[in-house]
Amino acid sequence: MERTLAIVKPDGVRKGLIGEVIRRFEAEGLRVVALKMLQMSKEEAEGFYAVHRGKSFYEGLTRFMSSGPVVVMVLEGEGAIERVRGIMGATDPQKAAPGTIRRLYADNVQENIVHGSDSPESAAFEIPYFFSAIEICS
Ligand code: DAT
Ligand code: MG
Repeated sequence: MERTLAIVKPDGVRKGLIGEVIRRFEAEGLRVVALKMLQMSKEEAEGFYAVHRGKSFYEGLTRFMSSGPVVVMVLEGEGAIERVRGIMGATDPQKAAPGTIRRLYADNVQENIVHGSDSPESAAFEIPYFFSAIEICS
């Protein structure tokens, strides 16, 4: 069993897509084992996306991610990391496959509705960024 962190980003919350995103994950057999809503400070968003520090989009990305509440969750299942990435679609919604969440709902490459860990190493950093062990239900 693999775990991954997913986030309904501020644009997804604003567009009323919390339920739709979770439904898509559950429909593919992924299990929600932790879930909460919060608003990150600019500094917390910078820490979460530290891997992108120095890139051209870092300032805009961290401003956007701290612009409103997000819904963070831990999903569990076999191959959860890759399966969530597949349901999300490519980073740029114009390049995302038809039917993916980003292709269906995202406005542009920065405001792309949803986040999912991209590797086991990322998941191991991102899950404890938001959840303590006692908050994750197996
Ligand atoms: P992903 O979220 O698909 O893992 P990433 O890790 O490369 O993509 O980038 C993190 C986020 O940063 C991405 O969801 C949106 C933003 N981003 C990435 N590339 C961008 C770009 N060229 N312009 C604006 N925002 C970008
Ligand atoms: Mg990424």
